[in-house]
Amino acid sequence: MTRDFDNPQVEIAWCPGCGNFGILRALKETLEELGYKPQQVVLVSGIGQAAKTPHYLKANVFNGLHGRSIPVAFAIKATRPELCVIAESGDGCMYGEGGNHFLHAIRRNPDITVLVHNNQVYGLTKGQASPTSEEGFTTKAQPWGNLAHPLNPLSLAISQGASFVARAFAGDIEGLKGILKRAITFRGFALVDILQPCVTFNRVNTYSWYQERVYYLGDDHNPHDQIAAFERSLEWGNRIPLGVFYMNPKPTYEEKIRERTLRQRNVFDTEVFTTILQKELSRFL
Ligand SMILES: Cc1ncc(C[n+]2csc(CCOP(=O)(O)OP(=O)(O)O)c2C)c(N)n1
Ligand code: SF4
Ligand SMILES: [Mg+2]
Repeated sequence: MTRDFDNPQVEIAWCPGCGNFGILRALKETLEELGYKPQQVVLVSGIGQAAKTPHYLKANVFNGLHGRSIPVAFAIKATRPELCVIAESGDGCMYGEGGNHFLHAIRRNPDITVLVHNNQVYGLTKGQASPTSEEGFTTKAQPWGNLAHPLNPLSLAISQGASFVARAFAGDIEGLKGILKRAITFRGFALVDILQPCVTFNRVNTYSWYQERVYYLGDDHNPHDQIAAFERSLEWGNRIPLGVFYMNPKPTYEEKIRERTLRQRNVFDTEVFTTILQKELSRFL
């Protein structure tokens, strides 16, 4: 069956078995099932294996600098609010080189979806520790083991009142699609951290490692409770929760821009303003 978002012209350069394949499929099917056409979607990425994803779909694409997908996505959404804008990249690109943009986008709340392929490693550059690598994580690039403590992106986003925070697993395509649908249709900054096995450079966090640990948050979890969401985000190790941890609907940055612009126009349009202006100008005549 021909799918709207398929892009058969580009050869996929990922290793066989890479978790990115599941994410690509889930994203294409999600966009199609949500009723989007390729011309209504913009995918913005940085540099890395995950950042190649937009090339493998048929949609509008902006592939820019490492770590800089969020500000570009934000600007596109601010000027073309009718488009579905998705920033998509790896854990290094979003949380490392792009960490500053990630933090400040949470504060500003643009209506964009941020998809992070979290393989807990720098895949493209052959296995250096990324911000989410476990302490002690060893590859050829750091045979002595990673010395840094891993960043918890969910806890960080929830603690800062991000408007939508979720975690998914690339090995469960239907579950991932369900979460992607909720994130893409949510109005505001929506983070989906996607656990993505890198079969070549991360021999610890494998498909089976995740499969043994992941489970979905149940109905007993209230995603509007920030403290409960934060507590669940700290769970990692033998049990790893998936699903929507936190939802905090609030005005988006674009809405605030439009509201302010309208208010300024109203002020300029009022008789009151004209009277004040004339009075002030008369002092110089
Ligand atoms: C400013 C800058 N720093 C470093 C690099 C080199 N570089 C390119 S991709 C990459 C790591 C990508 O890792 P991640 O974002 O986790 O994506 P993955 O390849 O794992 O999907 C690095 C360090 C670069 N291109 N630009
Ligand atoms: S190096 Fe890892 S992340 Fe990159 S394509 Fe291969 S398996 Fe996927
Ligand atoms: Mg990575």
